[in-house]
Amino acid sequence: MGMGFDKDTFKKSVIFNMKNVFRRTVDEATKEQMYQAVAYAVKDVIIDEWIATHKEYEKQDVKTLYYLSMEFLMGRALGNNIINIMAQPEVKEVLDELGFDLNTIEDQEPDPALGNGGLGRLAACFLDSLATLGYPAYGCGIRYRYGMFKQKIENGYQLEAPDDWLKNGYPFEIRRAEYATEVKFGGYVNTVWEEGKERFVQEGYQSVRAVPYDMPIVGYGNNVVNTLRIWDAEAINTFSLDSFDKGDYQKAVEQQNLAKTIVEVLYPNDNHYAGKELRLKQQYFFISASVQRAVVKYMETHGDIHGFYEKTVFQLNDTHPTVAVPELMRILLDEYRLGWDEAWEITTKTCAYTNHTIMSEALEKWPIELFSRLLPRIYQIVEEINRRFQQKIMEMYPGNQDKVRSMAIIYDGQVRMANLAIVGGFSVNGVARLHTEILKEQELKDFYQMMPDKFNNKTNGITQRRFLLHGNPLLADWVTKKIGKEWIVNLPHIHRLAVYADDPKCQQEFMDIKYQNKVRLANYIKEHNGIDIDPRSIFDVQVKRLHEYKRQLMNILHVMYLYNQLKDNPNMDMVPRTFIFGAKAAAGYKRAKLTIKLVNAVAEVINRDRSIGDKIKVVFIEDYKVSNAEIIFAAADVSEQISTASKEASGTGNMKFMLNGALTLGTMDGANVEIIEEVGAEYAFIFGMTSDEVIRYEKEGGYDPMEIFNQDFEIRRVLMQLINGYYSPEDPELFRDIYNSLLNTASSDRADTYFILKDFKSYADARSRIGQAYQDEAWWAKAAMLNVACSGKFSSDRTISEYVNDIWHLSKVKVELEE
Ligand code: NBG
Repeated sequence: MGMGFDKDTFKKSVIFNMKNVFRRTVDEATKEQMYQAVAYAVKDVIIDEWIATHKEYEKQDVKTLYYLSMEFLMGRALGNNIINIMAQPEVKEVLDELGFDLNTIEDQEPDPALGNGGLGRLAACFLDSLATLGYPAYGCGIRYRYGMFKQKIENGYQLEAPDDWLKNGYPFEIRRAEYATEVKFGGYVNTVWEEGKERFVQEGYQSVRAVPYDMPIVGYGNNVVNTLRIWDAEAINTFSLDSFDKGDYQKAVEQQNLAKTIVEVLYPNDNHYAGKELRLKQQYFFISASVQRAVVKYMETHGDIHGFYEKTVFQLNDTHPTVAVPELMRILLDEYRLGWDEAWEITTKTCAYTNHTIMSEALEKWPIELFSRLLPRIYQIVEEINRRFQQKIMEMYPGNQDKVRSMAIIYDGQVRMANLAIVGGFSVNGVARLHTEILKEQELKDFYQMMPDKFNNKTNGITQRRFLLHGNPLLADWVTKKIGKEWIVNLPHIHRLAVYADDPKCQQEFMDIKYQNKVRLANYIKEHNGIDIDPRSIFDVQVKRLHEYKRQLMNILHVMYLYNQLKDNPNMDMVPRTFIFGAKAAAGYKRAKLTIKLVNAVAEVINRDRSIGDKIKVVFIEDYKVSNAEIIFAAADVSEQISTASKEASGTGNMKFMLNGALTLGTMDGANVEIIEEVGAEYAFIFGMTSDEVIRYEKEGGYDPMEIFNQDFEIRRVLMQLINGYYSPEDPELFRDIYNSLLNTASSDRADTYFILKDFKSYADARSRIGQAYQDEAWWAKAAMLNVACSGKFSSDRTISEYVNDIWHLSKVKVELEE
């Protein structure tokens, strides 16, 4: 039990909240009201620790990390907070006494889904680890009015519904109007002379008021509470009568609209850049507010701005926050009146950049016209950064135009944000070993040669507190019973489980827990999809954003292939399998949405076919999100990590599956490489081309999917079923685009861009090995247990420690509560 927690006080607080907020007694309360009353009571407990933490930070004049990110995919807070204040048993008791079930109450909370996928969820795991390790940090982001859309499946198609997560208010947030600040857009730059020095001022602009909302990030059992600060936009001018007289009415309306639209919605693109002006507005909006606030906060306790970088570090989560570089320069130059070199030194010692992808369609490049119109002063600064940097390139590589072409920040009418992020900071990191090597040797080769010391790797991680302790309580309790609870804050400790991997009794216990978790998921699927699945079948799961490079298509094509085999040979010996998919597609990503339709169409046909004796079931789980992910990982036997090698920077779902005892079926891509290194190749199913092979084919050509199509009858049959109405009798042409993408050069640069047919046989072979292996129950139990035991490296606690040691250089803080 946490130091500040008292069960009776808590119970009174719940009852009081119920009365005070809803004018109800507990026995009249709805579940939703109970959730709110409990959440407020939990916040009350947290608040004291939150205040104490920040007092301690001030007292020690700590160095602070600002983790700047467009996305924080937090998932529900209530359950996690209760666990982290170590009050779960007591809260459960209180709720029992009041006649409510904790799980049901937790289910009332909307998932704050202010992120798309891995990048946003990584940010959330990092915040959990930072607080648990006791490092001073803020997450800085946007308080989107609508987060990631809710997915509905109708007639097999994805429909998007708005995620009105703030509808009933959010109990954990606090509006901090005292830290509101102004952010300016557009207009022009004027030069005035001041004390014999030029001064640049933005005029004729529109502006909005950025107002922060703070959410507590509770460390596990250590009284540390950090802050996620997300910015809302409000209009600066409220209507005033004299606006009419001055003709400013139009402007007032515009500012009102600007404020409303800026934070309206999260762009639902994962790994894809759309180039929308509003997106750049969002970026500058939250960056300007966060950077301004960081500077003001520093100056409150320090007389001189020159030491800023000693107490502050900005981590840029991908290129989305890169305007932090010129924004900090602007503040130092224009507001603190520093010279260029001084300002540049401070800036480049403050900023560090994480690259999360090599997918070229994700590269942010803003047209100069748009960028300079929206951010005129910032653009001037970027131009000057670019001018000086190009000069440096020419000094180092005289006459080498190739170097300028690849590294210039402004080139070909565009501002290249990755280049700006690399030049404007002291660190560039990739997110898994292989990914960082590809950055150094391929994508960012010229930068690496010019500035090798900036480059480093930080393999991603996940928090075991959400994805095992909270998401899989049965397994978590069992692990604790076997080896104690140290693993909760020190995941490598979980390796002590390895000694039980050969013990038949432990194998049995372990598989029983997996079975119960499969029943829990089967119930969820029954309730949400109306499909019956057999918990004794192999649960083969692919859950992640829908993207061609992740190859959900290869998965479903192979299901079609297996089904054909079963139809040919109904007595084929096969362990029953349930293929489970969960994925959102970006609203504008046509082929991804068609792939969802294909999965559902295949499910329709196969699930209805009695003749195959339930040997295959296909399930598409609607609205994949953090809260149902926790249930899904716990129940998985097989973890599908089948991206085209070199394309998945790291992956983090792969780690969550491993931690929950699923075996990886994967390519040698991203962090799969390191997962396999930890657990051993014999306890995973590896297939497919290596990243070197993929990269060679991409450079040199020489792959023709038509050859495979012509040679292999079974593959050909599957592909023909895409265009002969086998799965879409009402519209035989429905899947033509998918067929074309695999075979037809005219439809894309290269047919089968992601080598699905090339890897198909090897994938099919790996899947049949899984069938064999699953029949040996003892072996499977051992392999699953070893996956859990060897997952220690993949805690985000480890990742954060590496960031701290190599990049951030923060000090740990201890927080004691006064009784
Ligand atoms: C994603 C990668 C994943 C990686 C996460 C977190 C982007 C741009 N990148 O492989 O695709 O795990 O980032 O690093 O969303």
